[in-house]
Amino acid sequence: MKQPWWQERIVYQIYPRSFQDSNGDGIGDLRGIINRLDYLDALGVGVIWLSPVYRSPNVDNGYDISDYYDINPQLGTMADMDELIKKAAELDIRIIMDLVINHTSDQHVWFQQSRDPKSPYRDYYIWRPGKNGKPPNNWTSFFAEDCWVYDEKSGEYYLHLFAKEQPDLNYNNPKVLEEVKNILSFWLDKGISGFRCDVINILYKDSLADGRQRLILRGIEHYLSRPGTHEILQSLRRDVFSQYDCFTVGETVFVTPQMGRDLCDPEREELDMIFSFEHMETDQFIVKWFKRKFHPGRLAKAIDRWQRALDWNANYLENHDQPRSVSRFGNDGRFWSESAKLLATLLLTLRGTPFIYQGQEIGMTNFDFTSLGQVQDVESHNVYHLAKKLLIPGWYRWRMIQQTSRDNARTPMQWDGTANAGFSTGQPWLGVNNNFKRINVAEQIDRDDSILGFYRELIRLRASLDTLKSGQFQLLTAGRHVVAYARSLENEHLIIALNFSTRNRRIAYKGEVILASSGRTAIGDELLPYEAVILRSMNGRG
Ligand code: TEU
Ligand code: CA
Repeated sequence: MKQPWWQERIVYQIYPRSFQDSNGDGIGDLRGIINRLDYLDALGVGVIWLSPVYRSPNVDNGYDISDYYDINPQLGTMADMDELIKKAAELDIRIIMDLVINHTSDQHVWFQQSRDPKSPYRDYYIWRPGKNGKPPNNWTSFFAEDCWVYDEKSGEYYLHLFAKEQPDLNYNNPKVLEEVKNILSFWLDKGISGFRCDVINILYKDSLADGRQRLILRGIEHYLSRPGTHEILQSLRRDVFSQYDCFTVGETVFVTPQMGRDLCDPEREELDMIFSFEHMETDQFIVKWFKRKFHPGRLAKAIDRWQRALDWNANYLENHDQPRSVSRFGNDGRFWSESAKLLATLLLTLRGTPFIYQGQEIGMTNFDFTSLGQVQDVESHNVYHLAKKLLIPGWYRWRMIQQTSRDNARTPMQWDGTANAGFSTGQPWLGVNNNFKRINVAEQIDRDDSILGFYRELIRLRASLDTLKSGQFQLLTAGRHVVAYARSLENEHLIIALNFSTRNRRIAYKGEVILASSGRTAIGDELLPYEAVILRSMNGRG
C-alpha cells in the first residue's frame, strides 16, 4: 500500500530565532530560512516544521501569540512568509506551522478586551472569582508558578497553565473554536501543509474543581485528554483539515498509550500522529529537573512500548524544549561523532516519521553557559526560583538548569567557524556555544564521514528501502550497552544494532552490512564503541 506523503518524508524542525539571521540584528528570521533552503534540500528534508512565527511579545519565544494573522516583525513580514512557502514548494519542501491554541498571549486583543467583564470577549478565557480570598482552585502550572492571576479591576482571576502571560482559552465557548477554524483556513489557504499542535491534549477543561494531591500539575485529571478535547479535534478535522492535503502532529503531554491510540485512531478522525514523551523521561526521576543516569535499555523499552502501541509514531530525540541528544544519550567528549551517528541511526530506522531538530544533524551539544544571566528561558528562571524557595542547594539548582534548561537546544545554529558561527553579523540574542569552531556545518558538509554526511546517507537509505520506510518493528535486545531491533517487510529483515558504550561489545547478529556508522563494510561479532550497524539478515531472523 502506498503511504501518505507525511509518512515518507523527513521533517526538520526550525526554531526561527536561532536558525539564521539575515539582517544583523542577532535574531534569526524568515529571510535567513529562505537563504538556507538549499541546505535543507541537499540534506533530504521533505517537510519543515516552523516553530511559531506569529506576532508575539516573546515571553515564551512565540508560544505566546498576540496575533495569529500576522508575522512577528522581528522575524520578517507576511511577504517573506509567502516567499518562503513558494520557494520551499519549488524544492518540493512542504511547511507545517506550530499551532498554539491552548492559550494566547496576554497581549492578544481578545485578552485585552476580556479584561472588561462586560466585553463579549470575557468568555474567551477562563475567569473565576476567588474562594475566601484565595484562587478559585488548587491547581499548579507547567512552569512552576501558581496558575491563577488576580485582576484588581474585575475582582476575578484568570487561568494560565503556562506562564502568567499565557492565559488559557475557554473551549466551553463555541466562538473560540470558530476563531481557531478561521485561523487554520487562513494558513492552509496560503499553502501550509499542516500543523504541529502545541499541548493539544489539554485544551478542554471539564471541571475547575480542586485537583487530587500530587507532586506536579495538581488538577491535571480535569483537563488531560478529556472527551471535550476529542470533540474539538474531530470538529477541526471534519470542518477544516479534511478539506486540505495536510497532516497534523499533536504534542501530547503526559499521554498514555491508550490515550495515544484514541487520538490517532483513523476511525475517530482526530490527529495523524503524536509526539509522546515516555522515552524522554527515561533519564529522570518524577520531573525532568531531577536527572538520573542514562540507561539505553530503558530508552529502548520506552520506544518499543510506543512502537507497539501505535501503528505510526512521530519519532524524535530532540526539539526546542529538550537538551541536546548527544550530550544526554550519547557522549559529547571523546565519542562525540560516533555517538551522534548512533543516535541518527536510531532516529531514522524506527517505524514512523522522523523529526530532526536543527543542529542535531551536526551533533550540536548542550549550551556551555557559565551563569544564569546567560539563560533566557522563562521556564528555567521560574524553576530556579521555585527551587530556591524549596531550599534546594545552590550547586544542585545550578546543575538542574545546566542539564535540563530548554536553552540547551536554543543556542544559534552553528554554520561555520567565522564570528558568531555564521549565524549573525550582530550580537546573537542567545549565546553561541564556544565549540562552534569545531562543530559547524561548513566543517562537515563536504565530508562523507562527518555526522552531517552520515545523516545525508541515512536519509537516502531510508528513502530507498521500503523495509525502513514501512516495515514492522520488533525489539530484539534492550541491554545496558547494546540495543538491537528488527524491521521486517515481506521477506526482508533488517537488523539495527547499536552499541551505547565506550568499549567493544559482542553481538549475536549476522548479515550483510548495509550501513555501519564507522564506515566498515564488514563486521565480525563485535561492535566498536558507539558503533551503529544496519544488517540485512541472511537467515530470516538473524
Ligand atoms: O511545551 C509543552 C510542555 O509542557 C513541555 O514540553 C514544556 O516545554 C516543559 O518542558 C514542561 O516542563 C509546549 C512547547 O513546546 C513549549 O515550547 C511551550 O513553552 C509550551 O508548550 C507552552 O506553549
Ligand atoms: Ca534578523
